Order: sequence, then C-alpha cells, then structure tokens
Amino acid sequence: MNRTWDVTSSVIASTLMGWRGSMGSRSVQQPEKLPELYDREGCPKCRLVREAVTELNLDIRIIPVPQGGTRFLQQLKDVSGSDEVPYLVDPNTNTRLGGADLIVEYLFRHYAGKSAPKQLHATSLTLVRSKLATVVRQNQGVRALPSLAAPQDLTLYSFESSPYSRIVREKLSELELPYKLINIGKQQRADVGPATRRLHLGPYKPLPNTKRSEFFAKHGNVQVPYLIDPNTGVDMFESADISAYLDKTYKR
Ligand SMILES: N[C@@H](CCC(=O)N[C@@H](CS)C(=O)NCC(=O)O)C(=O)O
Repeated sequence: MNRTWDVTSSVIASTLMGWRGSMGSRSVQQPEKLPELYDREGCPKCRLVREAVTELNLDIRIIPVPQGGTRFLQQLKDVSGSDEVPYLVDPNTNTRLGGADLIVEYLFRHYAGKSAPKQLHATSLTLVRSKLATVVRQNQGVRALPSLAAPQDLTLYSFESSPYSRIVREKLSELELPYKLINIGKQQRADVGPATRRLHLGPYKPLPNTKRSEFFAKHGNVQVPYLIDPNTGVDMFESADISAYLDKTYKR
C-alpha cells in the first residue's frame, strides 16, 4: 500500500466509525495489574472494545491473535475455551469475558461506575460500519505474517481513532507482538488536531496531572503513535518509521 493511500484509508476508516475512540475521560482509575485483551486489528467487534478502552482512558495489554497466527492461539483457547476475539482477562477482578457487548459493559461498569454508552453497543449497523472500515484498510492487521517473538512486551502510546496509530497497531497485530497500549485520547478542545497543527491557537497545554501532561513534560509535545521497544532500547515517533522498524526487527 502506498503511503498516501495508507494514511487516507486510515482517515476514512476513522470517519466510518464517526471518530469514536478519540476522546479519553478526564479521570481514570488505572488498576494495579493491566487487563489483557486478546485482540485482532480489523476484527469489527475488537474495534468496539478498543474504542471503549480509549474512552475510559484505560491502559491495557494487547495480545494479538491474527488469523493464521499461532503464537497466542493456544493460550487463548486455554483461557476462553474458544478461538474467538475479543476476549478480556482482568486479573484485578478475576474476570474473563468474551463478546464485545459484555466486555464493554463490564469495563464501563467496573472502571467508570456507569453503563456503556449506546454508541458502543455492537448493533448490526455499527458492525457493518466497522467491517467496512476493515475493508477500506484492505484487511491490514487481520492476517499473521511470519515473525520473530519479542522477549518483552513493547509499549505503544495511541488512541483508537488515530489514523497514524492504526497503521502501527495493524503491524503489531500481523507480527503477533504483544504490547502495553497506553491510551492518550483527547481530553479537551485544545488537544484537537495533529501535534504540529492544532486547531487551538496559542501554545499547547495539556490538562494537568494526566498521562498527556506527563508525556508533554517528557517530550515537549504530545504526538502518537509513540513506540518503546525494551528489547532493543529503541523509542520512536512517526508511524512510517515505526512500521519500517518493526518489519526490520521482527518480520521474518
Ligand atoms: N507524521 C506523524 C503524524 C502523527 C500525528 O499527527 N498524530 C496525531 C494523531 S493521529 C497526533 O498525535 N495528534 C496530537 C494529539 O493527539 O494530541 C506520524 O506519521 O506518526
């Protein structure tokens, strides 16, 4: 896929989903242990769970189970009794759940003390839109590629609707690389727009005492995707560079 279409089709995919998974809640109760999500980029139901996780501002461990992948398939079957994604394991509450609606409702109930918003329900219309988003992306992220395992999990800063972050998440899915997904969805008007051309005039200031303000203090701006690979000591911005790095390091 050429770069222009890669970015354009990712923007179209986010537009098809109404840019859900852009906003993150202002407060978050990050649990002690990371909830784990068996996931596949491009799976219409998994997308709804990831949208919910962005909106809750929750960090989570993603365990990719692409079609044809074997690295985590048996583990998924062992914990869930099936090969279906999405599947959530929350070690904080000893919860194991399959199915987008059940997972999303559990996450909202447990981590926000309220019911999940209607737009995150897996209605037929929403699933058709989510499927279309995958078609527009030409099924990227859906099928496994031959890859090397990473001894330690990678870390990705992202939010679900971010077109540039999607490109990286698809790659991590195809290469069956588990990662800590740190969601830094937008929390105020001033966060809207690309890092280099925000719609808000004047100097950018994230909300204080947030993951965004922590990121800003470290990097001088807030931009996703941002990848950290503890296996090689690499940390980097720029979706095209990150994709090339992942191919070079993990694709066989
Ligand atoms: N050239 C960069 C563009 C990255 C970019 O613009 N990311 C947007 C999200 S899609 C961003 O970080 N916006 C600022 C924000 O969310 O605060 C890349 O390819 O990674």
